[in-house]
Amino acid sequence: MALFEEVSKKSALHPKPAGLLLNYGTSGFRTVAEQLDHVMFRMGLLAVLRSKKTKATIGVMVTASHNPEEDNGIKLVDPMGEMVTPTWEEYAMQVANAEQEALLTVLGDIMKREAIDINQGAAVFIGRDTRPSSESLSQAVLDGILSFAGHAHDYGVLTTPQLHFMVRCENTQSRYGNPTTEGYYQKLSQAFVQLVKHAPNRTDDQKHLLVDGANGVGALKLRDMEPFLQKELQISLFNKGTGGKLNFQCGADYVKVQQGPPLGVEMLVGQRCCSFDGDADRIVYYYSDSEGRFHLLDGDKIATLISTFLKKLVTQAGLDLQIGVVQTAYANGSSTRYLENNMKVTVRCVETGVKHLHHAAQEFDIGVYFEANGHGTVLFSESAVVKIQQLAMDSSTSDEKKSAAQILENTVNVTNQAVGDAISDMLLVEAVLAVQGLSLQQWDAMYVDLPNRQRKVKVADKSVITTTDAERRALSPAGLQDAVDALVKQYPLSRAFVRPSGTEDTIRVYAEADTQENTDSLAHGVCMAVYRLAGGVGEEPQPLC
Ligand code: 16G
Ligand code: MG
Repeated sequence: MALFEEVSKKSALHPKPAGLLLNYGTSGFRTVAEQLDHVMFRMGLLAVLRSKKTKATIGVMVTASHNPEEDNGIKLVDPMGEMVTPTWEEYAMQVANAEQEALLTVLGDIMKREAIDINQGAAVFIGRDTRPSSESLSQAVLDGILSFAGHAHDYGVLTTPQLHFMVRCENTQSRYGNPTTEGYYQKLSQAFVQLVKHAPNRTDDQKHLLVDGANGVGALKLRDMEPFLQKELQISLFNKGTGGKLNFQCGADYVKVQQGPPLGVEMLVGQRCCSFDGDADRIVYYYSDSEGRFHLLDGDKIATLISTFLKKLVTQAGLDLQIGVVQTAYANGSSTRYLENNMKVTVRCVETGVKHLHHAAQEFDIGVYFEANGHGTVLFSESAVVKIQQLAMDSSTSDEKKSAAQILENTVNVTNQAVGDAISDMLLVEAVLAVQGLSLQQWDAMYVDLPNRQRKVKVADKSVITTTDAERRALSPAGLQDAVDALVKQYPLSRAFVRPSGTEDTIRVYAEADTQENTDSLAHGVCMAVYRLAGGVGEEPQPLC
């Protein structure tokens, strides 16, 4: 077939290094950029097949998010802007790892298994981050799409959530918004401006926000968006990518892991600050108090703020909508207790990775999901949106109910429901604080985080550790969970778990307890248990001094 001849010819220009095997991981392929050219080309091919299968536009994003600048990666986006479905992650690995001569057979097998009609049209949207390697790698994706006779739209540099947004807009025939950057800015800004009308007396200080752009694409896009915000948010942008290196000592991941401020942000006491990650799908907030102490308001605090706000509005509006919060094992124990005991909302815990949270959140009328690391959003079911819209327009209802419904309606519109989005989450947090007249300090005081620590242990084979109960308990190797349980018993309010990383070749350890000293001691004990029982390699884990 002529089509396959073209694929074969072009794939020779994007050869796979023999023997190289890559894993799709938690959210796409990710490794040093030099190893990715063939993967990009082949994901272009796979995106064409996925598009034919779903009869919809598919997205391809070239990014390695918060990883170092030298890395890159790629992920596929399904028609409603969500992560590609797990069966196709499996196909992605088969296609990426096929040796050169086996590629056509692997593609043919997928087509047979999925009963794909080769004559069906295909359309793919491409976006990329600002890494130096991203331009040529996205060109390889384009080559793949075109060689398989797919139609491609290359948006160039976009944040990851913008690409997800474009795909969702396109496949809802623009009901979700217009699939352009302008459409994105307009939809979110309009909703934000409407929301802050409910907080008429904001001072310039209250409108002022410091943003660390991680020297990545989020900084660029935020600058583009500013005029749409009509001065309702006054942004001082740091780490905008003009001098510093991407994600280097800055960005959401750095701030969360270090539990300290990023380099390059000039913070004054009490000032509201936030950090994006390298592709702007994560955000964390923070400030420093008058004693110079750093306060982090992470994904758990954001989820609490938003769900509290939504619950209040839903009650005020008299709507019967179930609100749920989805977290992972990394959620601080204090946040879970606060949500369950004080807020009385349903909390669910799922495995790490956005796709798991997203999926679980779809089971509620309003599902708020956040990872502690700052990745998350709110999902509103279609019927919830209809109920909210009807009430917002209902002339026979009370003013109080109507106003609550209108605020809810704008909250729906400011939210990027396709995927967690630093820009959208930032606008949502800013609006929630403004509408409720809450300061950052008041938000922070909703509950006090338990001290916590994340560590890594290198082992010969990370797959020896398997987990259950949303990664909170280890099933293997034998004796590991018993050892963790015995350690946890020694400290008040403590919790710990171990899991193999889905993005790095390492084991992750998490611990929390009543004091930082106890937390660190617990974390060290767990690291030692992993090292001894799960085949640790290299130097023994050292206690933190
Ligand atoms: C990826 C995930 C993130 C998760 C992280 C865990 C997406 C878009 N991103 O970055 O949600 O927290 O992996 O990494 O799903 P780990 O498995 O190495 O701990
Ligand atoms: Mg990211």
